[in-house]
Amino acid sequence: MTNEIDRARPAEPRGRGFAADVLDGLSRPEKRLSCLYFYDAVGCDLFDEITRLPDYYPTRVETDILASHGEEMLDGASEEAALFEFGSGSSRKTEILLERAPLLSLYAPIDVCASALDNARARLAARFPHLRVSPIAADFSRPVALPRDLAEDLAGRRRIGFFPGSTIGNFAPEEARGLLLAMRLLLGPGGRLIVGVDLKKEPSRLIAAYNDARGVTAAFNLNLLARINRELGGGFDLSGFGHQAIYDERAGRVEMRLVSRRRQTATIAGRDFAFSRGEAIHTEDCYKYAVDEFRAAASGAGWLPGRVWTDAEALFSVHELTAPLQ
Ligand code: AVI
Repeated sequence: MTNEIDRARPAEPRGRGFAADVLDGLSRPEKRLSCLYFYDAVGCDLFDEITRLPDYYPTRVETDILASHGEEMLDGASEEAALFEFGSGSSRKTEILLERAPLLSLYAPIDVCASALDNARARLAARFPHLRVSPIAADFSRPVALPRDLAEDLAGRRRIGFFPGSTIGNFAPEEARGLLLAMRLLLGPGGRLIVGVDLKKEPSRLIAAYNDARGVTAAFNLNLLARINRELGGGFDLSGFGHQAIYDERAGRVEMRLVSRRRQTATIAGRDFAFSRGEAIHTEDCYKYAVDEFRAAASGAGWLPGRVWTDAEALFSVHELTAPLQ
């Protein structure tokens, strides 16, 4: 089991710390930075702005699906159940579920954004006074260590996982399988996972979502270079790079890159990185699935696929997965 999870380590540079991963990624023949590093405080705010853009339909459509079907998704969730969320961000979507499952008494959001966790905890504590909120500041794609008091509180509780936003799409299929497997182990036999998955569709709609008219996604992508300048004393000239989002239909994914507008060199931690004109840094993949493709992927990670909820335009899907008892 552990080996299967380990094999799911991403091909992209992540896991050794920001500085080491950046130097590794920019030293590769095809330069690459991990999308994990989008989410510093500035990046979290920009992402929040993206989720409210007219062009970025996933948040809006998924929110509507949750509002219409949230009660069914959590049916049977008793007082003893605990809700885990993977990559919780602002926890706004969770609020929709919590409103519909008033008996749930424990919520454990997991996110790399400590500031977002703090804000969410304060808001949810005020809104749901009976709810114990136990935030875990961690990268959920790596094994998550549960704080001792939380582990004790979980004893005997049924575990439900919530993984919205199509964040699963930011993992390559083999990594996604490893992640789903790790979630199944964390949630335990009989556990349930509610996962949001963006659907394959007309490429123009996808491109607009990742290259929005207001340029917020471009700013989000470029913030990665700004973060390197801020935190690692990097020398990137941001005006020398442009945002690119393309849809690779064969691979079924949107690919984001930062493309050098000219020949230039950036110095980071005393090391020079040369860029030719048009050379790209690959920053993110966003895989899109057909409903049956995702169900097959989940089965491959040992889950029993259950109900699926979609919108009328079939833009987005929310899947129920159950972990077998044995
Ligand atoms: C977080 N994740 C699901 C977003 C997505 O759609 O893949 C990240 C994002 N990248 C650009 N826009 C949004």
